Amino acid sequence: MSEHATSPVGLPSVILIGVDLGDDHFDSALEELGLLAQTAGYAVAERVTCKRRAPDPALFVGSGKAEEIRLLAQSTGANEVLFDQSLSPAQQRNLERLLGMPVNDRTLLILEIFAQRARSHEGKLQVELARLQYLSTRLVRRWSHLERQSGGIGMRGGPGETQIELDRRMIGESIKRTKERLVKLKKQRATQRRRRERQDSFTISLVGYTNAGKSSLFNSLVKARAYAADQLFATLDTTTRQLYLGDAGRTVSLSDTVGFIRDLPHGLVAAFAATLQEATEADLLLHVVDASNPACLEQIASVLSVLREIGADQVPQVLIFNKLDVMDPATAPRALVDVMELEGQSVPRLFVSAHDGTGLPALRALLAERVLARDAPGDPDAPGESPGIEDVLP
Ligand SMILES: Nc1nc2c(ncn2[C@@H]2O[C@H](COP(=O)(O)OP(=O)(O)OP(=O)(O)O)[C@@H](O)[C@H]2O)c(=O)[nH]1
Ligand SMILES: [Mg+2]
Repeated sequence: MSEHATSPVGLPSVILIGVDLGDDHFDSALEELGLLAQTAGYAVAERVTCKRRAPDPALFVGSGKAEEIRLLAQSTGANEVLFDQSLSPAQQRNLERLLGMPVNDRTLLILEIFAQRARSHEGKLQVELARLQYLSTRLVRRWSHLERQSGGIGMRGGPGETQIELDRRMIGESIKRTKERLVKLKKQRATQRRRRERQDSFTISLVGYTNAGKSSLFNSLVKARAYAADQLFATLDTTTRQLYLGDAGRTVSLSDTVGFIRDLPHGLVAAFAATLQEATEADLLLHVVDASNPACLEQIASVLSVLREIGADQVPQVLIFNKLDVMDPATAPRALVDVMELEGQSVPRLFVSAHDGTGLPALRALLAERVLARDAPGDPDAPGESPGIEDVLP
């Protein structure tokens, strides 16, 4: 592909494309895609949106629009085009041919960010697995790193094996190897978890949409320094710390986890199942929401759907509406603690600010109450259900 020319600030520059197909979550400002692009290290040269009743089978957009994009890419000196929607392998290939530059979609961008971000051995393996699975569905121009990895020699099949079959086989073998290594790590994790269970710990996981403020909240609760940043997917590895709850007279373990995003690539959810296992087996989920984001209700729905996918939807949940300090005054809550109807269930909700600490005492009180309820065997009102949250009203 073409050399990466660079934008004035030295970053490769991209044109973002969004096609309004009439579904409810079309983002006309392409805001999230822009944030994803920035997080991945691109400068956004231009945003283009258009409306269609259905995607064009060959190019996703119409041929007139594609030509417009080509001219725009020329005039802005862009190096790459990113689509907000998923492209089929054929659409991607046709567009690349027509535009003469790499064309990618949101899924690949998310995979790219995960690949850049993964730090732990397990995180890297999980991303690698998700990438391989993505690659195996769209053969096969991006296989060079696999060839390097396997050394090439000895990999050749019998005569007549085509390049594509060879690629497919290499990817298949890499997937198998990666899976085996992950299984080993999963066993180690299970051992660690059993050790914790023996110690009768109460475990709490912070979950939520990416950038909601999970790490910031984690830091203010346990006075740790997990990486928090105005980027998507700042956190990829689960971090666990002990949190002392004075009111309960004991410690609990609190985990900060990877953020969710709408239409999280399926392979990634599967690949991160081991990391997200913490959430599945937690005693309580703190579902952190960026209450200042106008799209926060949709984000909640996306998180609930991922929780269902990883089998964590039965774990008791508390909604933590964060960023109270920057909430639009017009939508400011009347009480800091209330109950929200969520898919037919009443879920306790607390408004907090991880930045200025508002609402954190109420949150600690609620956590202590939950722990005590679980620790009190034979109490007819305990545990789990909804221990009266009136008790923690400020
Ligand atoms: N104003 C305000 N900003 C906040 C608050 N909490 C977090 N932020 C900001 O929101 C951004 C995201 O915070 P993080 O704690 O990294 O969010 P996260 O949910 O861990 O994000 P990922 O790890 O990327 O999924 C950062 O720029 C924080 O400074 C808050 O209470 N008020
Ligand atoms: Mg984080």
